[in-house]
Amino acid sequence: MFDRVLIANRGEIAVRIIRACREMGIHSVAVFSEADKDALHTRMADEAICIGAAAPEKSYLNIPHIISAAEVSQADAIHPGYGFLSENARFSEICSSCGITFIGSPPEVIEKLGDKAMAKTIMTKANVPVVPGTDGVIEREREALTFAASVSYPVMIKAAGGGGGRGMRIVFNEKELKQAFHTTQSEAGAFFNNSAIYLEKYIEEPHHVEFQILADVKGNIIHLGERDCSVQRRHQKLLEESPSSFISQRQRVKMGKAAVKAASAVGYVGAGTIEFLVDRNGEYYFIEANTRIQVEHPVTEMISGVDIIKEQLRIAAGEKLSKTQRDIELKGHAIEFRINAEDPSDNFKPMGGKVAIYQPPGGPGIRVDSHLYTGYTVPTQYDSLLAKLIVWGEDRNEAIRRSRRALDEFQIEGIKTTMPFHHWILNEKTFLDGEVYTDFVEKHY
Ligand code: MV4
Repeated sequence: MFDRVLIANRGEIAVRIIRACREMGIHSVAVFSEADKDALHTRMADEAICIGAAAPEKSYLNIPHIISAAEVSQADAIHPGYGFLSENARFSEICSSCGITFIGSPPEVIEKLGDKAMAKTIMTKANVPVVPGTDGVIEREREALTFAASVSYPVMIKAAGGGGGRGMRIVFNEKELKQAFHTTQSEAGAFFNNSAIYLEKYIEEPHHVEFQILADVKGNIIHLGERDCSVQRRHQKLLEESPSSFISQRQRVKMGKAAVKAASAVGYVGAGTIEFLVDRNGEYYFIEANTRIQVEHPVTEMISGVDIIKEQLRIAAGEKLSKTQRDIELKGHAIEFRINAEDPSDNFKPMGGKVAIYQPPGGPGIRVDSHLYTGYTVPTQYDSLLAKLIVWGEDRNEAIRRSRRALDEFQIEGIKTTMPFHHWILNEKTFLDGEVYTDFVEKHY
C-alpha cells in the first residue's frame, strides 16, 4: 500500500479521500489554491501545499504545479477526485511517467471511453445494448438525413467529445437537422477540440440508471448495483438514489451483467460507472461510461457497505478486489441530496458568501459529506456543491421519512442553498410515487 497520497482536488471529495487515507494509515497531502487557504481539506490533511492562484487553470488544473507538489512531498500516488484532472488521459500518463501512481484509469481506457462514439462502437461489438444510432461518427449531412429517416424523428446529435449532457441537441425534422448538424459540429470543435459527431434515436422520458463497477488489475470485475439519477436540472443531478424504483430485480441482474461486460470490453481498471438510459418499456441502452469516482458514490456505499475510495486505493496499489460478486449484498434504500450554494428561487443561481451557522443532522441512517464549517467563506470560483446529505432506510418509504427529518435538522445559515428544493421534492407526488424523469424538475418546480 502507498505511504503518501496527494489529493489533487478540493471541497467535500478531498475531505472524503483524506478520511479514507487516514483510516488506512496513509499520509495525506492536500494541495490548495490561494482561495482555499482556509478550506477544510487544507486543514485536515497531514500536509498541505499551495499550488497557485484561485483560477482552476492556475492551480487544480495546473499539471506542472501538481506534479511538483507530489515530488516535493514524495507522494507515491495522486488521487484526482472528480472533475478537474480526473478524466484527463494526459495527466494519467504524466503521473506514470513520473513514477507516481494515478489513482484512476489507465490513459488508454480514459481515451477509449472519453470518445463517446468510440465507446459506443466498442460496446456494440461486445454485445452491450446501445441506443440505436449511426455507426460511429459521421461527416456528412447526407448520412445524418438518411439515418434520421430510417429511425424517424426526433433524433439527437451528440458530440463524440461531449458527455454528461454537454454537446448534444435534439431535432424534430429535416430542416432542424440540417441546421443543427453544422452548428453542433462547429461548437464541438470549439468546446472539445473535436468536431466529430454522431446521431441517435431520441429516447422519450428516459430514466438515467448507472451501475457502479470495480475492476482490479488481475481482471476481476464486479458491480455494486445501480443508482437512479433521473432527478436532474440542465444536466446537473440534484438527487440520486438506489435502488431505482424503475427497474425490476430481473432487469437489475441483466443490466449488472451488461455493465460488467462493458467494463471488460475496454479492459477497465479502477472504480467506474456505466450509464444506461432506460425507456418506458424497460429497454436499456448503454450511453456512456465514466472513469472517475462520482459525486453520488456514497449512495452505493450506504447500500453495499463497500468503501469505494478504499477500493480505489487498493486497486491502484495492485491489490485484488476485497469482494467477489457473490459477497455483494445490497441492503435497504439510500438517497443523496446535493446541497449547492445556489438559489433555487432565482433559477439556481450560484452564490458564495460566509456560512454563519453550519449544523448538520445526525442520528440513524444519516451521512453528511461536506467541507463546510461555521465561519467558512464559500468561494465563487469553483463548483457550487457544499454538502451531500445521504440517507439510508430499510426501504424507500423509510428513507423518505428520514430524509424529511434530516433536512429539518440541517441548518446552513448565511448563504442560499438548494435545501428548499429538497424540501419541495420530498412532498411532491411524482417523486414519492417514484415516477420522475428527465424534464420533471423543469416542468414541475
Ligand atoms: C439522451 C436522451 C434521449 N435520447 N439520448 C445524455 C447524457 C445524460 N446525462 C443525458 N442524456 C440524454 N441522452 C438519447 N438518445 C436524453 C438525455 C437526457 C436525460 C437522460 C436521463 C435523465 C435526464 C436527462 C435529462 C436530459 C436529457
